Amino acid sequence: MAYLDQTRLSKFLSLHLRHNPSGLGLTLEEGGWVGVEALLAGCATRGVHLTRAELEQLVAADAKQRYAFDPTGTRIRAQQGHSVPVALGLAPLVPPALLYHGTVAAALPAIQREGLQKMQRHHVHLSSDAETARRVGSRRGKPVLLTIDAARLHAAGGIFYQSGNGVWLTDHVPSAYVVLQREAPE
Ligand code: HQG
Repeated sequence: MAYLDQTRLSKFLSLHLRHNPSGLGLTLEEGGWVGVEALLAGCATRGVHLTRAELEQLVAADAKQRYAFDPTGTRIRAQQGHSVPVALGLAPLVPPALLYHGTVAAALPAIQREGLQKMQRHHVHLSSDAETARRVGSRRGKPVLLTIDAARLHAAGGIFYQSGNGVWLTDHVPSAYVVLQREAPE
């Protein structure tokens, strides 16, 4: 039994299938797919108790056909609008010379050891401007700005993509290409 009306339920699904699958403990597979059972279980952990039949009804009734099941019916995805990168449709691009990544101090020792890892996402997310990176870092606490020598990493074979909403993406940034920006004392 769902406790949200159809519109709120659709927004809840969009949020997680397009932007924040990790909010339901999910990671999108190539193409943006997630298992239907995993999605229903993830929804339940957030208090959204939805049956498979109710999900099917929502998918069928959606005016913009925002969601689709795969031919086996075992997986579902948002048809478009992802801010998380899905494997389809991203062509490698030459990045700007410098890119930025916002993080927090607690992550620095690991980043210095192993570089920037994609963690739960499909790629490491980088910004072309420092302000955006700072804002991303501030989601987790006092932001620490890292500058990425993207030109040199690209020259060394690093592959970069840009998402539809302008985020630069790459698989891994070894620590040799990461420069810690010392903030001016306050
Ligand atoms: C850190 C939002 C330890 C990394 C925003 C970050 C963004 C490491 C966290 C988008 C590490 C991952 C992405 C390592 C990286 N050891 N920690 N080796 N390497 N980290 O959220 O870049 O809301 O997955 O610094 O707008 O913060 O999803 O990545 O703090 O564009 O639409 O591990 O998320 O967009 O966190 O944010 P995230 P992010 P959406």
